[in-house]
Amino acid sequence: MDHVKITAKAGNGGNGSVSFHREKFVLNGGPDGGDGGIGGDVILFADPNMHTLLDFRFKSKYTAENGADGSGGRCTGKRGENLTIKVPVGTVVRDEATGVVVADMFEPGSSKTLLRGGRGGWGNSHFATPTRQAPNFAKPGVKTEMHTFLLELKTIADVGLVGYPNVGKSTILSVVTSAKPKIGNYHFTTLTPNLGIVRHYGKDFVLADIPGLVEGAAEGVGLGYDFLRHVERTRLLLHVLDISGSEGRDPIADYEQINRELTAYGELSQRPQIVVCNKMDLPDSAENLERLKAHLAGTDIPVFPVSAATHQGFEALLDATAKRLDTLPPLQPFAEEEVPLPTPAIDSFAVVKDGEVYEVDGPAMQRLIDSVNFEDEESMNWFHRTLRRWGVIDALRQAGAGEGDTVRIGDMEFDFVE
Ligand SMILES: Nc1nc2c(ncn2[C@@H]2O[C@H](COP(=O)(O)OP(=O)(O)O)[C@@H](O)[C@H]2O)c(=O)[nH]1
Ligand SMILES: [Mg+2]
Repeated sequence: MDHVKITAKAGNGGNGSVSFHREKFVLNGGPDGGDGGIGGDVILFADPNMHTLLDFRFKSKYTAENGADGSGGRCTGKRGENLTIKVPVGTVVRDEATGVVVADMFEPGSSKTLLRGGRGGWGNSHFATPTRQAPNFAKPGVKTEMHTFLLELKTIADVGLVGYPNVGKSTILSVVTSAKPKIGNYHFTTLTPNLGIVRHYGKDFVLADIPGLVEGAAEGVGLGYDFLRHVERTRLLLHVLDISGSEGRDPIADYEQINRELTAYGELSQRPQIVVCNKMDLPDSAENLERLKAHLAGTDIPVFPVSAATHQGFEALLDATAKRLDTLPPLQPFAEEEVPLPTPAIDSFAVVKDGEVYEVDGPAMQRLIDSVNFEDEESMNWFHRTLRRWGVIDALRQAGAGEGDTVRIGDMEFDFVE
């Protein structure tokens, strides 16, 4: 549940209105059709009180309100209400079709407009000219498209805890912060990444632990990548070992194995590390610590022995952690791109021959038909000009259509005239 798919759609623009001014004793009042209202936007909000994407399991479709149609007396239609989608801080939103990041909700409390509502169509009052005093047509509002997005929660913390299950990561988090993670028991824990703030002599930093379920699921079947997703956006790793080997594994083998997983994951292997040798209160730990130090001789990897059980060793560990953080650059959010327009170009269409009928097929065609008033000569002329501009007339001619042949566009049929 740290990645989900949602669909969202901004509101359509309202249609422009066809209306004529009416008043007693006023004959042939001028056109006064108002414009359609703008459709509502879809907005993301980084909610500091939300910690999972679980809500999206129950609701995954989001539609902002449409703009209302315009009306007489030059009344503009009401604007569609915006729709706000709350997401946890650290949610990265990708366009499903292209995979590009369209939003990184990195800053708590920040908002981002994901999709803009469609523009309203012009009412007929805009189309009056000296030679066309009674325009009998208006423009439809812009119809928006449905988009599919992938949401992924990428926790943001300064420091991430990594290590095998049961080495004591959650216990350490509870010792150095006021967070209350589930310890030694994976059941009934949620997927909320465990975060805590370490307050160390005025230098605060955020520490992230791996959520229980992910960690538990990884046990025995290789650790898998899921547990590393939660420490991806950190600046420093605390690599925790059970230095007593109390679970029957060798701490040095564990250390190498976790580092192999970090390398396989990618950029995490470049993340600076501090090695934390936990469970120093148990037998064999002192001896194993010496072996580990010998193993790391010649590297500059810092090693800190601690016991989360007796709370020993944390002063030195936290000092070193805070000092190291001071030297590291701040985290950067992902670069955001605009939501790619999935709308096929307005001029993408095909001419297919259906018996004797030439059919013009394309996503924009029905919309074009809907915007024409076939009773009105001006509107028809505009329609004809648009077809010419889009290249439809040429395409029909190329397909063999001649004067008087039947052409079908959307749900209308016409005689072909050059
Ligand atoms: N003796 C001892 N036990 C510890 C220490 N730290 C953690 N444990 C125990 O080790 C078990 C696993 O700890 P937990 O924090 O859940 O490990 P995690 O899976 O890495 O998060 C629990 O039973 C803890 O009580 C320690 O320093 N000494
Ligand atoms: Mg744990």
